[in-house]
Amino acid sequence: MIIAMTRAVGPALACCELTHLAREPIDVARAVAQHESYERLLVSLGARVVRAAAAPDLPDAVFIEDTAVVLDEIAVITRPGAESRRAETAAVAEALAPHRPLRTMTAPGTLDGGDVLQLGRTLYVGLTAKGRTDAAGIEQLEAFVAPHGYAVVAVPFSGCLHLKSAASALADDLVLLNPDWVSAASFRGARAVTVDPDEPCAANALRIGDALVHPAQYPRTRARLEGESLRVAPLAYDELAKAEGALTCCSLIFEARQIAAGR
Ligand code: CIR
Repeated sequence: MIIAMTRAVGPALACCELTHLAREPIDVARAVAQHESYERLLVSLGARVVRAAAAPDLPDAVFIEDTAVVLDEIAVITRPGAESRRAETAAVAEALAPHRPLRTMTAPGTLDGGDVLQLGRTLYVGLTAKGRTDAAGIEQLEAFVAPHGYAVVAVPFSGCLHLKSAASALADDLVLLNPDWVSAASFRGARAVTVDPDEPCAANALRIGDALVHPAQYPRTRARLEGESLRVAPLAYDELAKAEGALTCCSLIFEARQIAAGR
């Protein structure tokens, strides 16, 4: 059973962090409705949606992906780069504790889960000068995951907030990417599908079971994915995109596994 852990869109969403986009009005009710459609789609694709406790005072809490890296063996609770987002992690740790042994990052390193792209036993971690994931954060992540057989590779990228807006996993040996923002050579043996040049923001797909959730507003890139015989579930998600959120940002996807208390 696949679990999709999510967190409600909060009333303060319009006060979110922004790095690349200009602030524009956000229709919170529309964002809530799109987020609910997202959860329903994940259920229809076979996931069990589990919501972490709501955090109405934390504008970016809906972007739960940034607060943890969940692997089969452990979950790493991150230390997000944006100071305003650090208070998000406590409730996520509480929600993940029944599912995985936890490892918790500490100062001064920072890392956002949106920068971590997993292909099999390799974690590619985006590194920019934007104040999100830094080298000390990547080192901490590596120390937590190396004992479980994972390699960690730092990946330079540009043009967007997190690595997973520049590239995302379609399969363990296949990535979708925007070549202007990240080099296909960064992902070693993996093959790359590139976004349509008119759709630079289309590189974030959410892999769930054998399907890919992909933003409905990028039909040309969707055609490329379908041309690879991939099963694509399009979803309208443009309101949360105004907060620089993408599809992967709004869930933590992992196999259900109960663990013994206290680990
Ligand atoms: C932020 O700037 O942190 C939020 N407004 C958007 C976070 C999006 N998360 C992601 O791409 N993983």
